[in-house]
Amino acid sequence: MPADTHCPYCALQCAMTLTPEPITRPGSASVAGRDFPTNRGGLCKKGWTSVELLDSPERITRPLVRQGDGTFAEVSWPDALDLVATTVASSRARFGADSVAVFGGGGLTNEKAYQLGKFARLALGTSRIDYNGRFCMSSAAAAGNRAFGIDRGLPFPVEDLDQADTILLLGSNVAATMPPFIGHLAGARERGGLVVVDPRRSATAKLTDDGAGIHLQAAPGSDLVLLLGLTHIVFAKGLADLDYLASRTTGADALRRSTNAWWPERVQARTGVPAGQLRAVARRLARGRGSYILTGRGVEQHVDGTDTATAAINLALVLGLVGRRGSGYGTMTGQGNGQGGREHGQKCDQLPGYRKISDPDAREHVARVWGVDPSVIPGPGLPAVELLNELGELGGVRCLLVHGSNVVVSAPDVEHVRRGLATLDLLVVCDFFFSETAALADVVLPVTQWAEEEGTMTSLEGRVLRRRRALEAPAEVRSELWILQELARRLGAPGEYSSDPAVVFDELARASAGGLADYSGLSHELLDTGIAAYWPFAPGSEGTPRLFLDRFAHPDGLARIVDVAPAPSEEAPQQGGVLTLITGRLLEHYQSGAQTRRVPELARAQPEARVQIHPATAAGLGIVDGEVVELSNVRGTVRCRAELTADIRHDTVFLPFHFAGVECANILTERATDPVSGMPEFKRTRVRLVASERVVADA
Ligand SMILES: Nc1nc2c(c(=O)[nH]1)N[C@H]1C(S)=C(S)[C@@H](COP(=O)(O)OP(=O)(O)OC[C@H]3O[C@@H](n4cnc5c(=O)[nH]c(N)nc54)[C@H](O)[C@@H]3O)O[C@H]1N2
Ligand SMILES: Nc1nc2c(c(=O)[nH]1)N[C@H]1C(S)=C(S)[C@@H](COP(=O)(O)OP(=O)(O)OC[C@H]3O[C@@H](n4cnc5c(=O)[nH]c(N)nc54)[C@H](O)[C@@H]3O)O[C@H]1N2
Ligand code: SF4
Ligand SMILES: [Mo]
Repeated sequence: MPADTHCPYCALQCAMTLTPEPITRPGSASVAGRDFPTNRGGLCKKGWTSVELLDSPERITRPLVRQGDGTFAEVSWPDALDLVATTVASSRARFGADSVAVFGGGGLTNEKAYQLGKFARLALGTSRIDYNGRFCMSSAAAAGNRAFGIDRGLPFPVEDLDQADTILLLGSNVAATMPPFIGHLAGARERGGLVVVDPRRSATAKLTDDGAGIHLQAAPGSDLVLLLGLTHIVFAKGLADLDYLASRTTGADALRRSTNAWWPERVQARTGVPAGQLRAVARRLARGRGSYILTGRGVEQHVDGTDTATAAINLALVLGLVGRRGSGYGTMTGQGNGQGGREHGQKCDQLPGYRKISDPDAREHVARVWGVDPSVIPGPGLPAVELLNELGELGGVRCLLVHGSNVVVSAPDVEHVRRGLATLDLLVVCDFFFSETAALADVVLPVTQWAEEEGTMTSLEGRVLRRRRALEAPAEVRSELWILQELARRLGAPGEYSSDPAVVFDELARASAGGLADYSGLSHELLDTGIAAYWPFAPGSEGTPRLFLDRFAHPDGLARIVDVAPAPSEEAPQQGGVLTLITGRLLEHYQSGAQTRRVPELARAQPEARVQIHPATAAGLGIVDGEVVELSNVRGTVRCRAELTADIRHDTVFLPFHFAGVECANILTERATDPVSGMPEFKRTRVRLVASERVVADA
């Protein structure tokens, strides 16, 4: 039977139909794009090839336990689960509940994310839970919460963008990261109104060619200044929407005063964007109401990412774009369930429904749903980078359970993470592949893939979607809900743990009732009708496709304009091969590459990491196209081939982070984080670049 579901990868959640191929390819399915507002039947290469992983020979199909000699042996489920439960219980008894930690992922269904948060708090009793969304959405989420009192990536349906006159897209390469989405940019492009800010002439920047818009090739990390500059022009030229500022916001006066200092020529000197272009973009954004401002990881994954996202929100508020039909601000959520994954309790400071774990009323409500006393629920834990820093530290984490992340490839400063993992008493990894992180584990538990499970995902628009089962999983593979249920039972945990996704969803809905991300009017049954379910969705309501039409989520209903300022400028010394490294994505690979490097077609298309360098910079360093180079800093060295391209600034190099071993970009990135969000600095790292032979010759 064909099953209607959604792609396993990114937050666009393109709709697809899977048809099992029992005779030609048992255990696999064929895939077809399905008409849906986000993708209109289209899929990208990753979506089309996603089924290749269902019957991949590399799939883990039995629980594995590391032996004394370092090899893995297949064991039965009871043996594997007993081992995990006894080691965890003894760690708790000897070193306290916070010696056991959980690391989750934005690819988990809502049901799994919810059950994982509950399991950590009740069955493990630990405060130490966080997830890879900290590396992804945390800055934009923090900025949204601060400004609007709520964090929903796009507070409007994607199709609203079709009518846009102008779209300012900062640090987002959607042409590579969400290809079907570019259909929604077509209207703005026809009207000459697509503005892309990126240090590279990315595939998305190229969409501005031929009069479709303009590419602002700003220096990495200079977006905050750029946005203050645009805001300055809006105020100075009388383009601000003063009625809107007075009736719907607070804080505009302080912003007007502070942006006085950011006149266009000064901004040009800091960003490299000509003052004339800045004026043209500000005027264009203020023209009529059809303007949208959207941000991606390029502006958010910085130590000042929250303030930069805030500056983008401020500009949108000053122009009066937010909470009005036909205009808006949004951030492009990344992972398949990046939105839902950040609503139901995987975050270290959060309970289901986007409630604060420190709020007594929230604790009371959730404790009632869980059938426990509120005092049983631990307090706030640590955000991801700090959590990983605690591995093996005195009084720190000794057992770690990983669900849906490949941290030794995707976390900043991976060599430090690897050293931390090596000190653990127990590392448990649930995955369907033997990822680089699974390879370091003591216990690896094989879980179901998307096509083999029921559940829900929440897309970048805050729309809750049904994931439907098309196939039976391999015999010895289990769902994560079942694994958590079994472990909870062995640990004598309070509360109920179902392995039925519909039952878990109903509980999640009750736990979220009255919270910001309220799912209480939803059920699998209702979602199966195909209803367009945008949260908040209270019982009897029709959901909320567009937020903020009447009010923002702060108690007074007003949006907060938070005055933000850039750090003092530090000029990068560009001599001697010292350059700014930015990291990001290729169309063909997903995240740490644990999945897509195992798809033959994708691996053939992008078999290895290549660092993009401007030809003039390369010439100065004597580097030729295709040559092996080394990028180094105090944390380590990456070795890969050079790809010469005039699409990047002279002072900047770009490396994708999808590869492991000596090609792993996160050998170089640092653990410094944004003070508000905990987001690490992924997109501005100082490196020294040399040709590889030269290193050998010097040595
Ligand atoms: N193919 C593919 N698609 C994906 C993913 C994937 O791994 N592969 N992952 C998904 C996920 S989880 C996410 S979060 C999204 C991410 O989607 P994007 O945000 O589009 O991805 P990135 O490539 O990380 O960064 C986007 C752009 O930011 C630019 N950039 C870097 N530094 C700066 C800067 O300082 N300022 C500005 N203005 N731009 C800068 C880079 O040159 C890059 O072109 O993609 C999702 N879709
Ligand atoms: N340098 C640099 N580093 C980055 C970024 C960057 O731009 N630059 N981007 C960051 C961002 S935005 C993100 S989102 C992270 C992502 O990086 P990771 O957190 O490493 O994400 P994935 O590679 O998707 O890893 C998911 C793992 O979980 C498995 N998996 C998938 N679904 C499930 C499931 O349902 N259950 C279980 N148990 N396992 C599952 C997959 O097989 C894979 O091994 O990387 C971050 N790291
Ligand atoms: S754009 Fe995202 S959701 Fe759509 S097919 Fe590609 S990876 Fe899947
Ligand atoms: Mo992400």
